[in-house]
Amino acid sequence: MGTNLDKVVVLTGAGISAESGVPTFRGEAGLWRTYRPEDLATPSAFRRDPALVWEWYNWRRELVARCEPNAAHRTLVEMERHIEDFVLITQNVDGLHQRAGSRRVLELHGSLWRMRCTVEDRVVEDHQVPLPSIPPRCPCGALMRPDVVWFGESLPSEVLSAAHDAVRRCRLLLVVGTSGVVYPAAALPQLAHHAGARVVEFNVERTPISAYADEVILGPAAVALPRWWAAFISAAKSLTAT
Ligand code: BV8
Repeated sequence: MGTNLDKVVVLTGAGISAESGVPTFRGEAGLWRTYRPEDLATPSAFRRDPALVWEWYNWRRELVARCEPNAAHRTLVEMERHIEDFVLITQNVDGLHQRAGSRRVLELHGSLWRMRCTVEDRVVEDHQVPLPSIPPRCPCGALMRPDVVWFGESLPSEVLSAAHDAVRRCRLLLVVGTSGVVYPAAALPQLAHHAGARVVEFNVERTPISAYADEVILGPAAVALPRWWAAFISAAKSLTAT
């Protein structure tokens, strides 16, 4: 296990928030079990029934507001403090990385805690739980929409290119709690692997990403990631002590 403390990138998915109580998308109790993605997380669903889509996001905001970051989120805050060239990329929209204390987070799919005017495109941070009115409207009178990336929508280009740059030049990529089925995020581990990075996957089961991983660590992220980081740090210390 390399202990080089530079150019480390971490890609997280819904699994890192599972132990905080946030349902994943595709697990047995996954969000999609209750609602089908094509019904809710798409522009056409929003055009068809903005109130229904906002009911779902309001429910998720209320649920996440009751959750706390877990030891895996906190480990990433430690890593950001210890590693000079560290980049955290997340597919999650729950904001738990920021609540744990991560300062620089590349949010590929946006955030539950931002909304934007469908006419002016103005984005506002909003943490009201529950939402005072559904669907929320902009002072200009237009509908607000969640500031998330829906299926069929492009990811914010500057965020995606920053993520591509980071994985192309990293020496170590940790992939934590993602099923590796949603593109273009799911292509990032392959990019890192082909660019020569060491890829370590943390999950409770193998995924399509496992094929590109030098190491697959099976177990809940809130246990496996802190344990891995403790071993990484002590190996680095013993190396610098010699
Ligand atoms: C786009 C925001 C261009 C909304 C989400 C190829 C290239 C480009 C696009 C595509 C392509 N092929 C198909 C597409 C289309 C589509 C796509 O990928 N579809 C999939 C389903 C096949 N992609 C798009 O539409 C993207 N747009 O590319 O634009 C374009 C434009 C027009 C036409 C075509 C292309 C936009 C994708 C973003 C969608 N938005 N979220 C919201 O959240 O409300 S996606 C949603 O899934 C979440 O963001 C989530 O993060 C993401 C990925 O899921 P995961 O995070 O991996 O979560 P999941 O539940 O799946 O897995 C959890 C994992 O954790 C599991 O492996 C489990 O084992 C593990 N786990 C569980 N517990 C634990 C654990 N691990 C550790 N510890 C535990 N305790």
